[in-house]
Amino acid sequence: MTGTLFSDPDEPSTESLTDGAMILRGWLIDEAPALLVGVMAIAEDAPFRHLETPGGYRMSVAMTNCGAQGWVSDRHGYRYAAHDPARTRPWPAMPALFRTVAQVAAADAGYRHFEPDACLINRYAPGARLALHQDRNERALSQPIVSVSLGVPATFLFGGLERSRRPRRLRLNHGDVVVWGGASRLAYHGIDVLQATQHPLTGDLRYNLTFRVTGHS
Ligand code: MD3
Ligand code: FE
Repeated sequence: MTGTLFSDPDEPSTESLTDGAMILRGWLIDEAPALLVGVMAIAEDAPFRHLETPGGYRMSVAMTNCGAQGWVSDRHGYRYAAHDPARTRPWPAMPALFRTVAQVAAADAGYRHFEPDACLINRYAPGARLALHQDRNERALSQPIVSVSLGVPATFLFGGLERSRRPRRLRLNHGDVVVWGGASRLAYHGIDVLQATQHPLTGDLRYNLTFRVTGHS
């Protein structure tokens, strides 16, 4: 839709980013307050924590999960787990609203019957970043990942299928949804250092929800 006479940057729009990736800009502005209430409820049950990487570093991004499976990292590696290692209990259930927005977004991008069994919730404070990586712990790589951005804007780094490829930079704003499927599914990506800015709903924080079909349930 870019470049048309009638495109309005403040209106929700759908654009193809690259092979298999669709960005739905401003798509969830109306649902964002309810999504944030959901995030707070999940975090009360399964608190945000800074996981350790296999290399022994503490991640600057704080994470929690909801759904049947949760993404975790420790000295032994990255994996999905049905239990929160910090509590040895299952992860909080995925709220119906979360599942619905992920399914509607996936369908809008052409993926019908999207049934996520995991939702990783990332929380960025100023200074936090996510290094370039691939998401490949899921068994169902034919299924897309749906990402939802809430709160302060971030610069998304979008590389190619090889780590050496210099990434494109893309702004992700409050209410944006990206559906990553097809050839984009194994692309390297990350988030640049979060700048200290304010959002009326989240203060200086950014939240990102990623809905995944892990194939581990
Ligand atoms: C492209 N999260 O949780 S969301 C992650 O904003 C992650 O917190 C970032 O990368 C964040 O793994 C980026 C956008 C995203 C998520 C998954 C992808 C882009 C992707 C998987 C494949 C390709
Ligand atoms: Fe990722």
